[in-house]
Amino acid sequence: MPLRIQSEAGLLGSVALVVALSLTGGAAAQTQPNPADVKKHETTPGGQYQPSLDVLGEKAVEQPGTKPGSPQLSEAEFKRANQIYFERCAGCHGVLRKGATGKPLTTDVTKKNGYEYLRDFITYGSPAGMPNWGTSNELTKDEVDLMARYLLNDPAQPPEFGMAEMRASWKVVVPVEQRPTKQMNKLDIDNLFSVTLRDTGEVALIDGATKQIVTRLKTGYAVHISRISASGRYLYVIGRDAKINLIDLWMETPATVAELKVGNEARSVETSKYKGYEDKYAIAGAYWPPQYVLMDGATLEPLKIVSTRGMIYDEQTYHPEPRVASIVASHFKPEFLVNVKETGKIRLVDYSDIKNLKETEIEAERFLHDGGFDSSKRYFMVAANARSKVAVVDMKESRLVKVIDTKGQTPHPGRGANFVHPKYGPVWATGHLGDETITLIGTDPEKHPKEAWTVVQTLSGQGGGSLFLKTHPKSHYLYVDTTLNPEPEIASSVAVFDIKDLGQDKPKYKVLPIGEWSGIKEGQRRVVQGEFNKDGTEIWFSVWNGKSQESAIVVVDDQTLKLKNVIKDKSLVTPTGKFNVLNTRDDIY
Ligand code: DHE
Repeated sequence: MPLRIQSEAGLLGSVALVVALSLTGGAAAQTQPNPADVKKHETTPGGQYQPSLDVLGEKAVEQPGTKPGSPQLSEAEFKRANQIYFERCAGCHGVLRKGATGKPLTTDVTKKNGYEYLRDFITYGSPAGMPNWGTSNELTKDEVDLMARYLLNDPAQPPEFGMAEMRASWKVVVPVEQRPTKQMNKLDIDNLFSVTLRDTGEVALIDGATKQIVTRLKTGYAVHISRISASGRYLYVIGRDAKINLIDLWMETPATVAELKVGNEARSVETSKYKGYEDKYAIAGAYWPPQYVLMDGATLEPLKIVSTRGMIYDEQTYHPEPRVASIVASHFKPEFLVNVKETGKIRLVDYSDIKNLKETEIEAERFLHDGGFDSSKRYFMVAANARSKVAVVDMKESRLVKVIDTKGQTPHPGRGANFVHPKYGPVWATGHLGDETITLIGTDPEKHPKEAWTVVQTLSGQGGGSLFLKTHPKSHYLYVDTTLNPEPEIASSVAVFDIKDLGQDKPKYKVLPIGEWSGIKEGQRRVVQGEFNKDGTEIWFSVWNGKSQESAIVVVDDQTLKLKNVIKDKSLVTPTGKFNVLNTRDDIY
Protein backbone atom coordinates (compact mmCIF):
# COMPACT_ATOMS: atom_id res chain seq x y z
CA MET A 1 0.00 0.00 0.00
CA PRO A 2 1.53 3.38 -0.92
CA LEU A 3 2.15 5.71 1.97
CA ARG A 4 0.53 9.11 1.57
CA ILE A 5 1.89 12.31 2.99
CA GLN A 6 -0.47 15.20 3.19
CA SER A 7 0.02 18.90 3.43
CA GLU A 8 -0.69 20.54 6.74
CA ALA A 9 -4.13 21.53 5.53
CA GLY A 10 -4.85 17.99 4.36
CA LEU A 11 -3.51 16.26 7.42
CA LEU A 12 -5.00 18.30 10.15
CA GLY A 13 -7.65 20.41 8.51
CA SER A 14 -10.41 19.69 6.11
CA VAL A 15 -8.87 20.76 2.81
CA ALA A 16 -7.65 17.72 0.95
CA LEU A 17 -4.36 18.75 -0.59
CA VAL A 18 -2.87 15.31 -0.75
CA VAL A 19 0.59 14.73 -2.14
CA ALA A 20 1.25 11.07 -2.66
CA LEU A 21 4.85 10.05 -2.30
CA SER A 22 5.25 6.80 -4.16
CA LEU A 23 6.64 4.50 -1.54
CA THR A 24 6.88 0.82 -1.97
CA GLY A 25 7.20 -0.32 1.62
CA GLY A 26 4.45 -0.90 4.16
CA ALA A 27 3.09 1.97 6.20
CA ALA A 28 5.33 1.32 9.18
CA ALA A 29 8.60 0.92 7.28
CA GLN A 30 10.00 4.12 5.79
CA THR A 31 11.62 3.77 2.38
CA GLN A 32 12.97 6.48 0.10
CA PRO A 33 10.24 8.40 -1.74
CA ASN A 34 10.60 10.04 -5.13
CA PRO A 35 13.21 12.87 -4.73
CA ALA A 36 11.06 15.31 -6.73
CA ASP A 37 8.20 14.85 -4.28
CA VAL A 38 10.53 15.28 -1.31
CA LYS A 39 11.79 18.51 -2.89
CA LYS A 40 8.24 19.88 -3.06
CA HIS A 41 8.02 19.47 0.70
CA GLU A 42 11.17 21.44 1.50
CA THR A 43 10.76 24.43 3.76
CA THR A 44 10.42 27.91 2.28
CA PRO A 45 12.04 31.04 3.83
CA GLY A 46 8.62 31.92 5.26
CA GLY A 47 8.32 28.46 6.75
CA GLN A 48 11.71 28.77 8.41
CA TYR A 49 11.02 32.21 9.87
CA GLN A 50 8.82 31.19 12.73
CA PRO A 51 9.13 31.91 16.43
CA SER A 52 11.34 29.55 18.36
CA LEU A 53 10.29 29.51 22.01
CA ASP A 54 13.66 28.27 23.30
CA VAL A 55 13.33 29.95 26.68
CA LEU A 56 10.02 28.25 27.37
CA GLY A 57 11.52 24.96 26.20
CA GLU A 58 14.10 25.22 29.01
CA LYS A 59 11.45 25.64 31.70
CA ALA A 60 10.67 22.61 33.83
CA VAL A 61 7.03 21.65 33.28
CA GLU A 62 5.02 18.84 34.76
CA GLN A 63 4.61 15.81 32.53
CA PRO A 64 0.91 15.21 31.94
CA GLY A 65 -0.16 11.68 32.93
CA THR A 66 -0.26 9.09 30.13
CA LYS A 67 -3.83 8.27 29.09
CA PRO A 68 -4.75 4.66 28.25
CA GLY A 69 -3.75 3.88 24.68
CA SER A 70 -1.16 6.69 24.46
CA PRO A 71 2.55 5.86 24.20
CA GLN A 72 4.41 6.12 27.50
CA LEU A 73 7.35 8.58 27.52
CA SER A 74 10.10 8.36 30.12
CA GLU A 75 10.81 11.54 32.10
CA ALA A 76 13.98 12.15 30.05
CA GLU A 77 12.13 11.58 26.77
CA PHE A 78 9.35 13.96 27.80
CA LYS A 79 11.86 16.65 28.73
CA ARG A 80 13.69 16.33 25.42
CA ALA A 81 10.48 16.22 23.36
CA ASN A 82 9.07 19.20 25.22
CA GLN A 83 12.22 21.18 24.49
CA ILE A 84 12.10 20.29 20.80
CA TYR A 85 8.40 21.17 20.69
CA PHE A 86 8.98 24.66 22.09
CA GLU A 87 12.04 25.33 19.96
CA ARG A 88 10.64 24.02 16.68
CA CYS A 89 6.89 23.59 16.78
CA ALA A 90 5.21 25.94 19.28
CA GLY A 91 5.85 29.00 17.11
CA CYS A 92 3.29 27.74 14.58
CA HIS A 93 1.16 25.24 16.48
CA GLY A 94 0.92 27.20 19.74
CA VAL A 95 2.27 26.66 23.23
CA LEU A 96 -0.88 24.74 24.17
CA ARG A 97 -0.97 23.00 20.76
CA LYS A 98 -4.29 24.64 19.95
CA GLY A 99 -3.03 26.05 16.63
CA ALA A 100 -1.75 29.43 15.42
CA THR A 101 -0.43 29.75 11.86
CA GLY A 102 -0.16 25.95 11.98
CA LYS A 103 -3.03 23.60 12.70
CA PRO A 104 -4.00 22.35 16.18
CA LEU A 105 -2.08 19.37 17.51
CA THR A 106 -4.33 18.50 20.40
CA THR A 107 -4.83 14.79 21.02
CA ASP A 108 -8.33 14.71 19.54
CA VAL A 109 -6.61 15.49 16.21
CA THR A 110 -3.32 13.63 16.59
CA LYS A 111 -4.86 10.39 17.83
CA LYS A 112 -7.25 10.30 14.90
CA ASN A 113 -4.30 10.52 12.51
CA GLY A 114 -2.07 8.11 14.37
CA TYR A 115 1.63 7.56 14.93
CA GLU A 116 2.76 6.76 11.38
CA TYR A 117 0.96 9.67 9.91
CA LEU A 118 2.59 12.08 12.37
CA ARG A 119 6.01 10.53 11.92
CA ASP A 120 5.89 10.89 8.13
CA PHE A 121 4.46 14.38 8.27
CA ILE A 122 7.26 15.51 10.59
CA THR A 123 9.82 13.80 8.37
CA TYR A 124 8.74 15.26 5.03
CA GLY A 125 6.90 18.46 5.91
CA SER A 126 4.32 19.91 3.57
CA PRO A 127 4.18 22.42 0.73
CA ALA A 128 1.72 24.37 2.92
CA GLY A 129 4.55 25.45 5.22
CA MET A 130 5.35 22.58 7.61
CA PRO A 131 9.16 22.19 7.60
CA ASN A 132 10.65 18.90 6.46
CA TRP A 133 12.34 18.22 9.79
CA GLY A 134 13.48 14.70 8.92
CA THR A 135 14.66 15.03 5.32
CA SER A 136 16.46 18.29 6.13
CA ASN A 137 18.30 16.40 8.90
CA GLU A 138 17.24 19.01 11.44
CA LEU A 139 15.75 16.19 13.48
CA THR A 140 17.18 12.67 13.60
CA LYS A 141 15.02 9.63 12.93
CA ASP A 142 14.88 8.97 16.67
CA GLU A 143 13.82 12.54 17.39
CA VAL A 144 11.07 12.33 14.77
CA ASP A 145 9.86 9.10 16.39
CA LEU A 146 9.96 10.76 19.82
CA MET A 147 7.98 13.77 18.60
CA ALA A 148 5.29 11.60 17.01
CA ARG A 149 4.88 9.78 20.35
CA TYR A 150 4.95 13.06 22.32
CA LEU A 151 2.11 14.47 20.20
CA LEU A 152 -0.09 11.50 21.04
CA ASN A 153 0.06 12.59 24.69
CA ASP A 154 -1.68 15.58 26.26
CA PRO A 155 0.10 18.97 25.98
CA ALA A 156 2.16 20.34 28.84
CA GLN A 157 1.01 23.55 30.55
CA PRO A 158 3.83 26.12 30.91
CA PRO A 159 3.81 28.49 33.88
CA GLU A 160 2.14 31.90 34.04
CA PHE A 161 4.19 35.01 34.87
CA GLY A 162 2.25 37.45 37.02
CA MET A 163 3.06 40.45 39.18
CA ALA A 164 4.78 38.38 41.90
CA GLU A 165 7.25 36.84 39.41
CA MET A 166 7.74 40.18 37.73
CA ARG A 167 8.51 42.05 40.92
CA ALA A 168 10.91 39.28 41.95
CA SER A 169 12.82 39.83 38.70
CA TRP A 170 12.82 43.65 38.97
CA LYS A 171 16.15 45.33 39.76
CA VAL A 172 16.90 49.02 39.94
CA VAL A 173 20.65 48.98 39.49
CA VAL A 174 21.07 52.76 39.75
CA PRO A 175 18.20 54.63 41.45
CA VAL A 176 16.90 57.70 39.62
CA GLU A 177 18.31 60.12 42.24
CA GLN A 178 21.81 58.70 41.74
CA ARG A 179 21.72 59.10 37.98
CA PRO A 180 23.31 62.09 36.22
CA THR A 181 21.23 65.20 35.73
CA LYS A 182 22.94 66.02 32.45
CA GLN A 183 24.85 64.15 29.78
CA MET A 184 28.19 63.10 31.33
CA ASN A 185 29.90 61.89 28.16
CA LYS A 186 30.92 63.53 24.89
CA LEU A 187 29.02 61.10 22.70
CA ASP A 188 26.86 62.29 19.85
CA ILE A 189 23.95 60.33 21.30
CA ASP A 190 21.68 60.94 18.29
CA ASN A 191 24.20 59.17 16.10
CA LEU A 192 24.77 56.15 18.33
CA PHE A 193 23.71 52.74 17.03
CA SER A 194 22.47 50.07 19.41
CA VAL A 195 23.49 46.83 17.69
CA THR A 196 21.94 43.49 18.61
CA LEU A 197 24.60 40.82 19.19
CA ARG A 198 22.04 38.08 19.00
CA ASP A 199 23.89 34.99 20.13
CA THR A 200 25.94 36.51 22.93
CA GLY A 201 22.96 38.25 24.55
CA GLU A 202 24.52 41.69 24.31
CA VAL A 203 24.13 45.02 22.57
CA ALA A 204 27.09 46.96 21.26
CA LEU A 205 26.80 50.75 21.23
CA ILE A 206 28.67 52.00 18.18
CA ASP A 207 29.51 55.64 17.48
CA GLY A 208 28.05 56.61 14.11
CA ALA A 209 30.92 58.93 13.18
CA THR A 210 34.03 57.08 14.38
CA LYS A 211 32.52 53.58 13.97
CA GLN A 212 34.14 52.70 17.31
CA ILE A 213 32.43 50.39 19.79
CA VAL A 214 31.69 52.63 22.78
CA THR A 215 30.67 49.76 25.03
CA ARG A 216 29.03 46.35 25.08
CA LEU A 217 26.28 45.56 27.54
CA LYS A 218 24.89 42.25 28.74
CA THR A 219 21.18 41.91 27.96
CA GLY A 220 18.57 39.16 27.78
CA TYR A 221 18.93 35.86 25.97
CA ALA A 222 18.93 36.06 22.14
CA VAL A 223 18.43 39.80 22.42
CA HIS A 224 15.94 41.07 19.88
CA ILE A 225 15.17 44.81 19.53
CA SER A 226 16.11 48.23 20.94
CA ARG A 227 13.84 51.25 21.30
CA ILE A 228 14.63 54.80 22.48
CA SER A 229 12.78 57.07 24.89
CA ALA A 230 11.28 60.30 23.57
CA SER A 231 14.09 62.41 25.07
CA GLY A 232 16.73 60.15 23.55
CA ARG A 233 18.26 59.49 26.95
CA TYR A 234 17.04 55.97 27.70
CA LEU A 235 17.56 52.89 25.61
CA TYR A 236 15.22 49.91 26.15
CA VAL A 237 16.46 46.51 24.99
CA ILE A 238 14.44 43.29 25.10
CA GLY A 239 15.66 39.70 24.88
CA ARG A 240 13.64 36.67 23.84
CA ASP A 241 13.61 35.62 27.50
CA ALA A 242 11.42 38.72 28.08
CA LYS A 243 14.17 40.51 29.98
CA ILE A 244 14.29 44.26 29.49
CA ASN A 245 17.45 46.29 30.10
CA LEU A 246 17.05 50.01 30.62
CA ILE A 247 20.28 51.74 29.61
CA ASP A 248 21.08 55.34 30.54
CA LEU A 249 22.95 57.00 27.66
CA TRP A 250 23.80 60.04 29.82
CA MET A 251 26.20 58.14 32.07
CA GLU A 252 29.90 58.57 31.52
CA THR A 253 29.87 55.11 30.04
CA PRO A 254 26.28 54.14 29.23
CA ALA A 255 25.14 51.31 31.49
CA THR A 256 22.09 49.35 32.61
CA VAL A 257 20.17 51.20 35.32
CA ALA A 258 17.20 48.86 35.67
CA GLU A 259 16.06 45.37 34.63
CA LEU A 260 12.76 43.53 34.51
CA LYS A 261 11.39 40.29 33.13
CA VAL A 262 7.87 40.59 31.74
CA GLY A 263 7.22 36.92 31.00
CA ASN A 264 9.00 33.86 29.64
CA GLU A 265 9.07 34.77 25.96
CA ALA A 266 8.81 38.26 24.46
CA ARG A 267 9.72 40.22 21.36
CA SER A 268 8.62 43.87 21.71
CA VAL A 269 9.19 46.95 23.83
CA GLU A 270 8.26 50.62 23.37
CA THR A 271 8.18 53.88 25.32
CA SER A 272 5.66 56.74 25.66
CA LYS A 273 6.22 59.50 23.11
CA TYR A 274 3.21 61.80 23.35
CA LYS A 275 3.83 65.37 24.50
CA GLY A 276 3.81 65.59 28.28
CA TYR A 277 4.53 61.86 28.66
CA GLU A 278 8.09 61.78 27.33
CA ASP A 279 10.11 59.00 29.06
CA LYS A 280 7.24 58.43 31.50
CA TYR A 281 6.06 54.94 30.61
CA ALA A 282 7.35 51.85 28.89
CA ILE A 283 5.40 48.89 27.56
CA ALA A 284 6.47 45.38 26.60
CA GLY A 285 4.53 42.61 24.90
CA ALA A 286 5.01 38.92 25.60
CA TYR A 287 4.56 35.77 23.53
CA TRP A 288 4.17 33.75 26.73
CA PRO A 289 2.22 34.34 28.82
CA PRO A 290 0.10 36.24 26.31
CA GLN A 291 0.08 39.69 27.90
CA TYR A 292 1.43 43.20 27.82
CA VAL A 293 2.90 45.11 30.72
CA LEU A 294 2.95 48.83 31.45
CA MET A 295 6.00 50.01 33.37
CA ASP A 296 7.46 53.14 34.83
CA GLY A 297 9.73 54.55 32.14
CA ALA A 298 12.63 55.47 34.41
CA THR A 299 12.71 52.41 36.71
CA LEU A 300 10.84 49.67 34.84
CA GLU A 301 8.65 49.15 37.89
CA PRO A 302 5.78 47.00 36.58
CA LEU A 303 2.51 48.88 36.97
CA LYS A 304 -0.11 46.88 35.18
CA ILE A 305 -0.35 43.54 33.37
CA VAL A 306 -3.06 43.11 30.76
CA SER A 307 -3.87 39.69 29.31
CA THR A 308 -4.42 39.40 25.57
CA ARG A 309 -6.34 36.12 25.77
CA GLY A 310 -9.72 36.42 24.13
CA MET A 311 -11.83 36.13 21.04
CA ILE A 312 -10.50 35.97 17.48
CA TYR A 313 -11.78 39.10 15.74
CA ASP A 314 -13.85 37.44 13.01
CA GLU A 315 -14.86 33.98 14.22
CA GLN A 316 -15.43 35.24 17.75
CA THR A 317 -14.00 32.01 19.17
CA TYR A 318 -11.69 31.95 22.15
CA HIS A 319 -7.92 31.89 21.62
CA PRO A 320 -5.93 30.86 24.70
CA GLU A 321 -2.55 32.32 23.71
CA PRO A 322 -2.62 35.30 21.36
CA ARG A 323 0.94 36.65 21.29
CA VAL A 324 1.85 40.31 21.37
CA ALA A 325 3.77 41.26 18.24
CA SER A 326 4.87 44.83 17.41
CA ILE A 327 4.05 47.82 19.61
CA VAL A 328 4.34 51.50 18.67
CA ALA A 329 3.79 54.73 20.59
CA SER A 330 1.39 57.25 19.08
CA HIS A 331 2.58 60.78 18.37
CA PHE A 332 -1.05 62.01 18.31
CA LYS A 333 -2.44 60.77 21.62
CA PRO A 334 -1.20 59.25 24.89
CA GLU A 335 -1.63 55.79 23.39
CA PHE A 336 0.32 52.65 22.65
CA LEU A 337 -0.73 50.55 19.69
CA VAL A 338 -0.45 46.85 20.55
CA ASN A 339 -0.74 44.21 17.83
CA VAL A 340 -2.23 40.95 19.04
CA LYS A 341 -1.21 38.29 16.60
CA GLU A 342 -3.60 35.35 16.72
CA THR A 343 -6.83 37.23 17.51
CA GLY A 344 -6.11 39.77 14.77
CA LYS A 345 -6.97 42.64 17.09
CA ILE A 346 -5.13 45.92 17.43
CA ARG A 347 -5.46 47.44 20.89
CA LEU A 348 -4.98 51.17 21.35
CA VAL A 349 -4.03 51.49 25.00
CA ASP A 350 -4.66 54.92 26.52
CA TYR A 351 -1.93 55.43 29.12
CA SER A 352 -3.19 58.78 30.42
CA ASP A 353 -4.96 57.02 33.30
CA ILE A 354 -3.50 53.61 34.02
CA LYS A 355 -5.78 52.96 36.99
CA ASN A 356 -8.84 53.39 34.80
CA LEU A 357 -7.29 51.95 31.67
CA LYS A 358 -9.17 52.55 28.43
CA GLU A 359 -8.57 50.49 25.32
CA THR A 360 -9.93 50.86 21.81
CA GLU A 361 -10.14 47.45 20.21
CA ILE A 362 -9.79 47.38 16.46
CA GLU A 363 -10.76 44.41 14.30
CA ALA A 364 -7.95 44.04 11.80
CA GLU A 365 -6.69 40.68 10.51
CA ARG A 366 -5.12 37.57 12.02
CA PHE A 367 -1.36 37.07 12.38
CA LEU A 368 -0.40 40.70 12.88
CA HIS A 369 3.36 40.95 13.10
CA ASP A 370 5.57 43.95 12.25
CA GLY A 371 4.97 47.42 10.87
CA GLY A 372 5.64 51.14 11.00
CA PHE A 373 4.19 54.60 10.52
CA ASP A 374 3.69 56.46 7.25
CA SER A 375 5.83 59.60 6.86
CA SER A 376 3.23 61.83 8.60
CA LYS A 377 3.19 59.36 11.56
CA ARG A 378 -0.59 59.63 11.57
CA TYR A 379 -1.12 56.19 10.03
CA PHE A 380 0.28 52.89 11.23
CA MET A 381 0.70 50.04 8.76
CA VAL A 382 1.04 46.50 10.09
CA ALA A 383 1.54 43.24 8.23
CA ALA A 384 -0.83 40.37 8.92
CA ASN A 385 1.91 38.22 7.47
CA ALA A 386 0.33 34.80 7.17
CA ARG A 387 -2.67 36.45 5.50
CA SER A 388 -0.57 38.53 3.05
CA LYS A 389 -2.37 41.69 4.14
CA VAL A 390 -1.48 45.06 5.62
CA ALA A 391 -3.86 46.77 8.06
CA VAL A 392 -3.87 50.58 8.26
CA VAL A 393 -4.82 52.39 11.48
CA ASP A 394 -5.50 56.12 11.80
CA MET A 395 -3.77 57.11 15.05
CA LYS A 396 -5.57 60.46 15.18
CA GLU A 397 -9.06 59.06 14.92
CA SER A 398 -8.24 55.70 16.57
CA ARG A 399 -9.87 53.62 13.85
CA LEU A 400 -9.14 51.06 11.17
CA VAL A 401 -8.76 52.66 7.77
CA LYS A 402 -8.43 49.58 5.60
CA VAL A 403 -7.02 46.08 5.28
CA ILE A 404 -5.06 45.79 2.03
CA ASP A 405 -4.00 42.72 0.06
CA THR A 406 -0.26 43.22 -0.58
CA LYS A 407 -0.19 41.20 -3.85
CA GLY A 408 2.84 39.30 -2.56
CA GLN A 409 3.32 36.35 -0.22
CA THR A 410 3.97 36.91 3.49
CA PRO A 411 4.79 40.61 3.84
CA HIS A 412 7.62 41.46 6.26
CA PRO A 413 8.21 45.22 6.37
CA GLY A 414 10.17 45.63 9.59
CA ARG A 415 9.06 49.24 10.04
CA GLY A 416 8.71 49.65 6.26
CA ALA A 417 10.08 52.46 4.08
CA ASN A 418 8.48 55.84 3.31
CA PHE A 419 9.26 57.93 0.25
CA VAL A 420 7.69 60.19 -2.36
CA HIS A 421 7.04 58.24 -5.55
CA PRO A 422 7.56 60.23 -8.78
CA LYS A 423 4.04 59.29 -10.00
CA TYR A 424 1.98 58.39 -6.95
CA GLY A 425 3.15 60.72 -4.21
CA PRO A 426 3.91 59.51 -0.66
CA VAL A 427 4.05 55.72 -0.36
CA TRP A 428 5.00 53.13 2.26
CA ALA A 429 6.76 49.96 1.12
CA THR A 430 7.05 46.37 2.29
CA GLY A 431 9.05 43.39 1.03
CA HIS A 432 7.95 39.76 1.34
CA LEU A 433 9.28 36.53 2.79
CA GLY A 434 7.49 34.32 0.31
CA ASP A 435 8.40 35.97 -3.00
CA GLU A 436 10.30 38.81 -4.69
CA THR A 437 7.44 41.33 -4.53
CA ILE A 438 8.03 44.78 -3.08
CA THR A 439 4.69 46.45 -2.58
CA LEU A 440 4.16 50.22 -2.57
CA ILE A 441 1.01 51.52 -0.89
CA GLY A 442 -0.20 55.14 -1.24
CA THR A 443 -0.38 56.96 2.12
CA ASP A 444 -1.60 60.48 1.36
CA PRO A 445 -5.40 60.66 1.47
CA GLU A 446 -5.39 64.47 1.26
CA LYS A 447 -3.37 65.19 -1.88
CA HIS A 448 -3.48 61.73 -3.48
CA PRO A 449 -6.88 60.35 -2.49
CA LYS A 450 -7.09 57.99 -5.47
CA GLU A 451 -3.83 56.28 -4.53
CA ALA A 452 -4.30 56.30 -0.76
CA TRP A 453 -4.50 52.84 0.82
CA THR A 454 -4.18 51.02 -2.48
CA VAL A 455 -1.24 49.13 -3.93
CA VAL A 456 0.03 51.66 -6.45
CA GLN A 457 2.93 49.55 -7.73
CA THR A 458 4.73 46.28 -7.15
CA LEU A 459 8.46 45.96 -7.84
CA SER A 460 10.37 42.75 -8.40
CA GLY A 461 13.40 42.38 -6.17
CA GLN A 462 16.07 39.70 -6.02
CA GLY A 463 13.80 37.01 -4.60
CA GLY A 464 11.96 35.78 -1.52
CA GLY A 465 13.32 35.78 2.00
CA SER A 466 13.29 39.55 2.42
CA LEU A 467 13.15 40.77 6.01
CA PHE A 468 13.73 44.52 5.92
CA LEU A 469 13.79 47.42 3.50
CA LYS A 470 14.89 50.97 4.17
CA THR A 471 15.21 54.50 2.87
CA HIS A 472 15.61 57.93 4.50
CA PRO A 473 13.96 61.31 3.76
CA LYS A 474 17.34 62.54 2.43
CA SER A 475 18.01 59.48 0.26
CA HIS A 476 16.63 58.68 -3.18
CA TYR A 477 17.40 54.98 -2.86
CA LEU A 478 15.31 52.08 -1.58
CA TYR A 479 17.43 49.23 -0.15
CA VAL A 480 15.92 45.73 0.08
CA ASP A 481 17.59 42.81 1.85
CA THR A 482 16.92 39.12 1.06
CA THR A 483 18.40 37.64 4.22
CA LEU A 484 16.59 34.32 4.15
CA ASN A 485 16.86 33.61 0.44
CA PRO A 486 18.17 30.07 -0.09
CA GLU A 487 20.70 31.28 -2.72
CA PRO A 488 23.88 32.36 -0.85
CA GLU A 489 24.63 35.17 -3.33
CA ILE A 490 21.16 36.66 -2.97
CA ALA A 491 21.16 36.28 0.83
CA SER A 492 24.50 38.09 1.04
CA SER A 493 23.59 41.08 -1.15
CA VAL A 494 20.96 43.81 -1.26
CA ALA A 495 18.94 45.26 -4.13
CA VAL A 496 18.85 49.05 -4.50
CA PHE A 497 16.14 50.84 -6.47
CA ASP A 498 16.55 54.45 -7.54
CA ILE A 499 13.32 56.09 -6.40
CA LYS A 500 13.64 58.64 -9.22
CA ASP A 501 13.24 55.79 -11.74
CA LEU A 502 10.18 54.20 -10.22
CA GLY A 503 7.88 55.94 -12.71
CA GLN A 504 9.32 53.72 -15.47
CA ASP A 505 7.98 50.34 -16.52
CA LYS A 506 9.60 47.45 -14.61
CA PRO A 507 12.16 49.49 -12.68
CA LYS A 508 15.59 47.89 -12.45
CA TYR A 509 17.73 47.57 -9.36
CA LYS A 510 21.44 47.49 -8.65
CA VAL A 511 22.94 44.73 -6.53
CA LEU A 512 25.35 45.65 -3.73
CA PRO A 513 27.50 42.61 -2.81
CA ILE A 514 27.64 43.48 0.88
CA GLY A 515 28.84 40.03 1.99
CA GLU A 516 31.72 40.17 -0.47
CA TRP A 517 32.55 43.76 0.57
CA SER A 518 32.84 42.62 4.18
CA GLY A 519 35.93 40.61 3.17
CA ILE A 520 34.60 37.63 5.10
CA LYS A 521 35.25 34.41 3.28
CA GLU A 522 33.56 31.83 5.51
CA GLY A 523 29.96 31.06 6.42
CA GLN A 524 26.61 32.11 5.04
CA ARG A 525 27.25 35.88 5.30
CA ARG A 526 23.53 36.68 5.51
CA VAL A 527 23.01 40.40 5.07
CA VAL A 528 20.29 41.88 7.23
CA GLN A 529 18.54 45.15 8.14
CA GLY A 530 19.80 48.38 6.66
CA GLU A 531 19.81 51.32 9.11
CA PHE A 532 20.70 54.94 8.28
CA ASN A 533 22.93 57.21 10.32
CA LYS A 534 21.39 60.36 11.78
CA ASP A 535 22.21 62.54 8.74
CA GLY A 536 20.85 60.04 6.26
CA THR A 537 24.17 59.95 4.39
CA GLU A 538 25.13 56.33 4.99
CA ILE A 539 23.37 53.04 5.51
CA TRP A 540 24.71 50.22 7.70
CA PHE A 541 24.11 46.52 7.00
CA SER A 542 24.90 43.55 9.24
CA VAL A 543 26.73 40.59 7.79
CA TRP A 544 25.25 37.93 10.05
CA ASN A 545 27.32 34.78 10.27
CA GLY A 546 27.35 31.78 12.64
CA LYS A 547 28.29 32.31 16.27
CA SER A 548 31.80 30.91 15.86
CA GLN A 549 32.40 32.69 12.55
CA GLU A 550 33.43 36.21 11.69
CA SER A 551 30.62 38.75 11.24
CA ALA A 552 30.76 42.46 10.35
CA ILE A 553 28.85 45.66 9.75
CA VAL A 554 29.25 47.14 6.28
CA VAL A 555 28.69 50.88 5.83
CA VAL A 556 27.58 52.11 2.39
CA ASP A 557 27.77 55.70 1.14
CA ASP A 558 24.21 56.63 0.15
CA GLN A 559 25.32 59.13 -2.52
CA THR A 560 27.67 56.86 -4.43
CA LEU A 561 26.42 53.41 -3.35
CA LYS A 562 30.08 52.57 -2.71
CA LEU A 563 31.61 50.82 0.27
CA LYS A 564 32.58 53.30 2.98
CA ASN A 565 33.64 51.22 6.00
CA VAL A 566 33.73 47.69 7.30
CA ILE A 567 33.31 47.46 11.07
CA LYS A 568 34.89 44.30 12.41
CA ASP A 569 35.80 43.27 15.91
CA LYS A 570 36.20 39.95 17.68
CA SER A 571 33.37 41.01 19.96
CA LEU A 572 30.90 41.69 17.12
CA VAL A 573 29.33 38.26 17.27
CA THR A 574 26.16 37.71 15.21
CA PRO A 575 25.17 41.36 14.75
CA THR A 576 21.60 41.63 13.40
CA GLY A 577 19.33 44.63 14.19
CA LYS A 578 20.87 48.10 14.40
CA PHE A 579 18.97 51.00 15.92
CA ASN A 580 20.17 54.53 15.30
CA VAL A 581 19.06 56.67 18.24
CA LEU A 582 17.61 59.57 16.25
CA ASN A 583 15.86 57.49 13.58
CA THR A 584 14.42 55.05 16.09
CA ARG A 585 13.30 57.78 18.48
CA ASP A 586 11.61 59.87 15.78
CA ASP A 587 10.32 56.98 13.68
CA ILE A 588 12.29 58.00 10.61
CA TYR A 589 12.29 55.24 8.01
FE1 DHE B 1 12.24 39.80 14.84
C1 DHE B 1 11.23 43.11 14.91
C2 DHE B 1 9.22 38.85 16.05
C3 DHE B 1 13.06 36.53 14.28
C4 DHE B 1 15.36 40.76 13.86
N1 DHE B 1 10.51 40.79 15.31
C5 DHE B 1 10.31 42.15 15.28
C6 DHE B 1 8.99 42.43 15.77
C7 DHE B 1 8.42 41.22 16.11
C8 DHE B 1 9.38 40.19 15.82
C9 DHE B 1 7.04 40.99 16.69
C10 DHE B 1 8.37 43.82 15.90
C11 DHE B 1 8.79 44.46 17.17
C12 DHE B 1 8.25 45.88 17.33
O1 DHE B 1 8.33 46.67 16.37
O2 DHE B 1 7.73 46.19 18.41
N2 DHE B 1 11.30 38.00 15.08
C13 DHE B 1 10.06 37.84 15.60
C14 DHE B 1 9.72 36.43 15.64
O3 DHE B 1 8.69 35.93 16.16
C15 DHE B 1 10.74 35.72 14.85
C16 DHE B 1 10.13 35.39 13.49
C17 DHE B 1 11.21 34.38 15.42
C18 DHE B 1 11.64 34.35 16.87
O4 DHE B 1 11.67 33.27 17.46
O5 DHE B 1 11.93 35.40 17.43
C19 DHE B 1 11.81 36.79 14.74
N3 DHE B 1 13.92 38.82 14.19
C20 DHE B 1 14.05 37.49 14.04
C21 DHE B 1 15.36 37.12 13.59
O6 DHE B 1 15.80 35.96 13.40
C22 DHE B 1 16.09 38.39 13.30
C23 DHE B 1 16.28 38.54 11.78
C24 DHE B 1 17.49 38.47 13.91
C25 DHE B 1 17.50 38.64 15.41
O7 DHE B 1 18.27 39.47 15.87
O8 DHE B 1 16.78 37.94 16.09
C26 DHE B 1 15.09 39.41 13.83
N4 DHE B 1 13.12 41.60 14.44
C27 DHE B 1 14.43 41.77 14.11
C28 DHE B 1 14.72 43.18 14.01
C29 DHE B 1 13.52 43.86 14.30
C30 DHE B 1 12.54 42.84 14.57
C31 DHE B 1 16.06 43.78 13.62
C32 DHE B 1 13.29 45.37 14.35
C33 DHE B 1 13.31 45.95 12.99
C34 DHE B 1 13.16 47.45 13.01
O9 DHE B 1 13.62 48.06 12.03
O10 DHE B 1 12.59 48.01 13.94
